[in-house]
Amino acid sequence: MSQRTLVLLKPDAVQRGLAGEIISRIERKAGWRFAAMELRTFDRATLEQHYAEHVGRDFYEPLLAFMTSGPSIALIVEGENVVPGIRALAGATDPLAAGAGTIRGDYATITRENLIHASDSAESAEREIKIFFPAQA
Ligand code: DGI
Repeated sequence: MSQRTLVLLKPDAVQRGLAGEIISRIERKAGWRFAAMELRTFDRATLEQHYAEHVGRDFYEPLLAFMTSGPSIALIVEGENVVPGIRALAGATDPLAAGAGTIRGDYATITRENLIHASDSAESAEREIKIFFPAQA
């Protein structure tokens, strides 16, 4: 099923010079294409919308501090099964639980600095695209 998803290459990915590697892994999947891509330092208000489900959790404030700490790259990716497909490429939220060959499993060590966000469902993708790319909603 053709669908679209929101991907964020988090500040650690840009700062560590891993953005090209991660974009390349996505780009090489058959039938997927980039519909939008932008380098941007996110403001707190944007992230409060994006991470609304986590308000009050102990990791919430450190997560927002990290996510506003430097430029990220926001993308919309379209294609066949792209929502579960990029979640699979990313690997588990905790990098120590993420398999070898996944982005988090290969390059990350702690849960907060886990390099990439990818929408977890088609409904989440539409909600998140509105937040980061209102003109594409
Ligand atoms: O969709 P994911 O990014 O895999 O996971 P999520 O939507 O449940 O959580 C969003 C981000 O919040 C996640 O990428 C890292 C952070 N996070 C989630 N659970 C924890 C966490 N950070 C810490 N330090 N501890 C957690 O238990």
